[in-house]
Amino acid sequence: MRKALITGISGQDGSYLAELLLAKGYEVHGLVRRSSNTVRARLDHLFGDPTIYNQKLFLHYADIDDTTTIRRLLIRIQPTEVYHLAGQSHVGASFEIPESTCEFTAMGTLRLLEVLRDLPERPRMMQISSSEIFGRPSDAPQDESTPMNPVSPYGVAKAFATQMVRVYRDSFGFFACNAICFNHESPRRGESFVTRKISLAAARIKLGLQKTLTLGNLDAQRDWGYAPEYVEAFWKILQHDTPDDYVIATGKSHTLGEFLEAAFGSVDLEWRDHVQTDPKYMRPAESHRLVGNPKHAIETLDWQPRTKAPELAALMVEHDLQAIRSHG
Ligand code: G4F
Repeated sequence: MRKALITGISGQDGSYLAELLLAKGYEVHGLVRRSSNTVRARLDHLFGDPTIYNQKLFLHYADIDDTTTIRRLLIRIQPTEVYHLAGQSHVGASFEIPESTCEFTAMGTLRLLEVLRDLPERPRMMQISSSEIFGRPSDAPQDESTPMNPVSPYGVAKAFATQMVRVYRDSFGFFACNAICFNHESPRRGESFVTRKISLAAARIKLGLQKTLTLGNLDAQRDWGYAPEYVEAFWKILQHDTPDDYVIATGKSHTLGEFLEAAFGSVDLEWRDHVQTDPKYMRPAESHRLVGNPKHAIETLDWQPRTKAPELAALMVEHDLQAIRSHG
């Protein structure tokens, strides 16, 4: 029986990955924070299925800095694969809470690697890294060899974690990999990230529940992909013969204006009539343009990003429209 442990199972990626692994016949274990109140939202359909919850899917309470509990769980569960997705993932927030961001994202990864180091049967391990490690990159598109140059506390924490995974792979023979993910979105995206903020606003404005949307830096350009496709890459990374790092991206960058155009346009709205800016949403430093080169993942893992950003924007708005119509 293949067993997976997912840290951060209650997040967007964790919930999609749990579904994927269950469909592949895995026994899935997830770590959740005791204070997490989003646990049920994204996993509700799995909780509600008596053939899945506590049969094939198990949740365990453990904060990512609780090394003793994590060690105990790893010894008991003996997973064959560990997907490390947990951490403070909001770049803007990392300027307000840099210490805890580094504690969870940087040190949390190191602590997990240290626990894995002592296990008699070491599982394969994947860490979700981020395009934020490139910060203001010297070249475009960015690939696995692009130098790290982070400009946010979050980016610095991810750079530490990414390099530490490489050190443990090279020095201790770990099967440990980084999925260097560019932005990936879905209807399960947290509401404070810009794409979901936009899709919710477009839906509410369409239904007459809201008039304006206030954003920060409209000049930003991001490589936005569809999260369920990115978790397919996570799985493929750990099935490959050798451990390595992979950029997971679509290879196409869009301005925030283009995303707004696609989202508002999908419900026949003109975004310029509704969007305003406020410096409070600007960051002290910003990656202005990020675009990934997923060639290594495409060629080595036979992985393909399929959903383009305009299509993604429209599907997120459609989901929010339906959800508001059904639940208010
Ligand atoms: O949606 P965002 O907050 O995503 P960001 O900062 O690119 O980071 C996300 O993607 C990374 C790469 O995969 C992850 F590592 C990270 O964990 C996270 O998932 O912001 C996107 C862009 C930024 O340039 C931001 O300044 O949108 C700009 N923006 C403009 N107005 C805004 C807003 N971002 C947010 N969150 N809220 C705004 O009102």
